[in-house]
Amino acid sequence: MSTVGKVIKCKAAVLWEAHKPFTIEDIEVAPPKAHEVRIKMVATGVCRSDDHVISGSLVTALPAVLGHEGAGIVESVGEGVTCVKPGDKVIPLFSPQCGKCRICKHPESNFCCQSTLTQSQGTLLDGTTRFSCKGKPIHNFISTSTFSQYTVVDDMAVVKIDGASPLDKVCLIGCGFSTGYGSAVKVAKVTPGSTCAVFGLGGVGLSVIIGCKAAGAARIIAVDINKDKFAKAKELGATECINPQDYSKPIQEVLQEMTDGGVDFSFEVIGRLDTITSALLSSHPACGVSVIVGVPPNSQSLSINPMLLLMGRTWKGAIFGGFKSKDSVPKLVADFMAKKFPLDPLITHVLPFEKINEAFDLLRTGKSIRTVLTF
Ligand code: PAD
Ligand code: ZN
Ligand code: ZN
Repeated sequence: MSTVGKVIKCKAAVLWEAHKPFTIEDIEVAPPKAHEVRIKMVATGVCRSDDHVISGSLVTALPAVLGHEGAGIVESVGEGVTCVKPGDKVIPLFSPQCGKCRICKHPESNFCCQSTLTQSQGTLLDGTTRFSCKGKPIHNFISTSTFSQYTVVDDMAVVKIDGASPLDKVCLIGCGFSTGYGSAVKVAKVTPGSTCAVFGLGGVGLSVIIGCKAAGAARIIAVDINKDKFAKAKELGATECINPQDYSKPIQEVLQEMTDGGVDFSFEVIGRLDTITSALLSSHPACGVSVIVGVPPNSQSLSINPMLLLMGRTWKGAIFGGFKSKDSVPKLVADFMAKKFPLDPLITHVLPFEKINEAFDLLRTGKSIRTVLTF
């Protein structure tokens, strides 16, 4: 029986309040309105940014359906949708590309003016949500809300991908892989023969390493306080691995000594102010580029001596690896299908969607890289 135009009753993981586990609820998902797309989710990764909401370091309206690293199949489309049709395999885009705004027309930038990332109202573009539970509206999360059997997204926040692609793997292209890889190849523009330092070896940091290696870096120094992450970092291209806890001096001094004054490219892929500073200081003061990838705690600031930049250093950051999402995601999926980069090493666990709280425990205890939840 067709579900088109009808409310769908299904399961979703609802976060009712911060610092609490998810509860699997029966929710109602209203049909897509004009320029919206309803998607049957097939798989979703678990990213630290979702956990930042639970810990309170990333603020969004609650209760909400979180999740932003998913892949699924279009169930139905609202009026005026031309970019996808029912049955298409798609990836929802937490960093949308409206195609019309100043930034979408800018040759380099990717942070579309329609992005909801820096707002926290938790709705679709029209200011409302299609989710409800027990008669109460449930908020969306950054254009995606993938922790649900069905989700509705704006058509600027979804893209069709190769129909042959394995959704339980390419879901990582929806966030972690693309963010890390793009931070190296597109944001930093790592050069052949260069020296890189990557702080934080989660799914995103390891994807930075994949990008540094693809760009031809000669040395890739991986930095983490969890040494269990080192084997995978080496497998993916790290040439050295260091643990700041093994040294009595600050890790930036260790890196400066190891690299004749500082690395060419450093990446902070944790989301802490102290490591953002360490990464900056470990880049060479005259020629270094330091990229912030980790999402820092809400409303916190750093005080920096401008002299640190005056000698020529570059300090930058980006969302989604600087990629324009609609243009890049299908190409990245095609590159994965052509075996230009791996995703399997990043997926350490696959669990049924209902075990979502277990997946977050694995992330918090440092035991997983990416857990993929399947529906
Ligand atoms: P993760 O938790 O899997 O990895 C973080 C790693 O950092 C772990 O291996 C930790 O052991 C390590 N770590 C923690 N504290 C320290 C420390 N003091 N020194 C050294 N290492 C440490 O996270 P992830 O890979 O999913 O995400 C990493 C960050 O990137 C996180 O802040 C997330 O919110 C952010 C992110 N940003 C974007 C973006 O578009 N900019 C996209 C996706 C994720
Ligand atoms: Zn993410
Ligand atoms: Zn735009």
